[in-house]
Amino acid sequence: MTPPRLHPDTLAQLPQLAQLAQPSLQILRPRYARERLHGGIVHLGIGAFHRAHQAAVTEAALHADAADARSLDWGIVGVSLRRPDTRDALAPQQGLYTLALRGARDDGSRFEQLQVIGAVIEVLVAADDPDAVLERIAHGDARIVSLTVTEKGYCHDPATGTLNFNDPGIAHDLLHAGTPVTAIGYLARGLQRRMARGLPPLTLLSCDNIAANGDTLRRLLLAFCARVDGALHDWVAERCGFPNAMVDRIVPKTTVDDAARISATLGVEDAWPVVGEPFLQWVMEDRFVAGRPRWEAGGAQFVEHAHPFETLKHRLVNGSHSTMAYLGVVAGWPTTDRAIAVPAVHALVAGMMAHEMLPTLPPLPGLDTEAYRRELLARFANPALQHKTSQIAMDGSQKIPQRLLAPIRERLRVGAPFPRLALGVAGWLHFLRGRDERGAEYRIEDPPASYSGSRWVAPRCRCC
Ligand code: CS2
Repeated sequence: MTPPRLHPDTLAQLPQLAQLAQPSLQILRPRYARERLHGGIVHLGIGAFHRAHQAAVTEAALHADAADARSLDWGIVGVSLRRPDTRDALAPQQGLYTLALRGARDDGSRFEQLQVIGAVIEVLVAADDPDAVLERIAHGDARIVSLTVTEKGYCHDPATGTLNFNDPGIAHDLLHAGTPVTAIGYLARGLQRRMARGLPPLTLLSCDNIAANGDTLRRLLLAFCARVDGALHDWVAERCGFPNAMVDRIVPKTTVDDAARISATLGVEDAWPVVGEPFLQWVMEDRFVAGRPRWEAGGAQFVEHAHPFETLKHRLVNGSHSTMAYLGVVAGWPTTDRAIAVPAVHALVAGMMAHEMLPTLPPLPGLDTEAYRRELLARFANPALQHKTSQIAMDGSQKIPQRLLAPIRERLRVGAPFPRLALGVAGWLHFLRGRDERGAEYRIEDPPASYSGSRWVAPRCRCC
């Protein structure tokens, strides 16, 4: 018999259904007036990371403030810029999906905690209906537009931080107001409608791993707006907010096996759950011009300046990740836990953090850097995540500047050695040959990569 689909109607039966499969199981599920949520947050790039991170923290805020009707302003309207997959999976579930947090205890036994998240009220696919997305941004309910569109989604040059006006998407969006294709185009055109309607300004919250993400988004958006309309440029510059934010949770791509396992445990079919580690960090500047959910309830931290936290994270978490990813793809370690289990890789990553990354960081008062480093090594070793090195290896040209080249620059500035960071960059260049140590070819996924004949040609490096 086909199991029923995850849906508000089956949600009520969920504990019973799930306990048939596993008697001791506790499944967290929405306990607030979900049917009364408004779209206060429009999120561009509703992939697994957003669903496992910001949406989970929003869910915690909705629970914490369930007695306060104002908290219901903060439902999430998710937007996929191109692919319909998330919408197609979540629409029959009325936006519900499961977050599975997976880890291993000290004795090696694994655990999984399941939570049905209800914060996402609708998913739109921009490519199918650009106007619906522009209308959501220009709607009176919208107060925050957040983004996880990945590094390449900003259409900028990561080395200079400037908008790439030669990007075909940006060139298109300057000419076609009603049918943008880039995140920058959607923001500018949506805000243009808001301004024309006399609606209040918004907060634009980048949650991507780019340097000074809020400041960078502001600069790129203003560069675009300046070419559209001087009044729009000034309205955005003077009235919208762009907090910088550091986000952290390891969220591998959901596999078919994950979906099958989670659906079997729930007793209802969830077509697209998300899987992540228990660890979560979200540190941001409290510069929200139109209010925000009480994200503190889900563990978010608000600080004056996010830069030190962001630098810490981009270098230690992401720089180490990229180093393991390139060496892992080439040497045949398919997941980060397999890579970090190799004693030489463990020594490389642990030493790189301690001797070549931590000394380059701005002061972080109150942070126990040694404990952070130890915890991070344990996070990389989480065997329950199966985080693929090939997934992390994608889009290296967009990632390497802030992850590895930035600390290298700092080391060069003070005349300090950086053999481990150099090995990370060398790993990337070696990876760009498109062939592993056994001679097997693989595809390089990176914006500047181009296909030529029978093999992939390494992207031309634009950043070093
Ligand atoms: C990873 C990140 O794929 C990658 O490039 O380094 O997605 C990483 O898992 C997250 O930033 C962790 O917060």
